[in-house]
Amino acid sequence: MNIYFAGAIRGGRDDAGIYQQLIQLLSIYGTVLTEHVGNETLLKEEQFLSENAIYERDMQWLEKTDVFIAEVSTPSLGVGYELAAAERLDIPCLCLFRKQQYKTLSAMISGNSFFQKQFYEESSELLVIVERFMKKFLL
Ligand code: 6K6
Repeated sequence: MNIYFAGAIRGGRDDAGIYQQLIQLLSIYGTVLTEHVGNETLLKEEQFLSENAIYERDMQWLEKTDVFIAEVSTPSLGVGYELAAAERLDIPCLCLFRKQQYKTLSAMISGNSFFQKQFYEESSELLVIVERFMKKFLL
């Protein structure tokens, strides 16, 4: 199973540790195409690619994606774009949002019933959330 994980890069790296944890959890279920999103070393290598090469590759990966998971607590133009592209391709999407004071999820995500949403407070909750979502896609 091909899994596309989306998380903020230029949007801000405050949640990079959570991305790494999620990618580890998701790897149990299949191939995470976007491992670099949670890995600073791989991300440094990405900087040698042209902007267009990144865009074209990521869109090609989406074409062969079975399941899309986005951590959306840190707002990111790239993640928003990828979510819209995944919706166009009719890929099942789960958006994860960490509840924090004064922070709310964009209505373009929370108001779109195509996207499944899960709100959490502690990263320790992610194991069960991911398990529950991924179970539906196991043969
Ligand atoms: C590395 C460090 C700074 O820029 C880079 C290279 N850029 C990217 N490399 C790989 N994936 C990217 C890059 N920029 C955006 N993406 C995709 O968009 C990822 O799949 C993320 O889910 C999302 C992040 O978007 P921004 O707008 O937060 O960067």
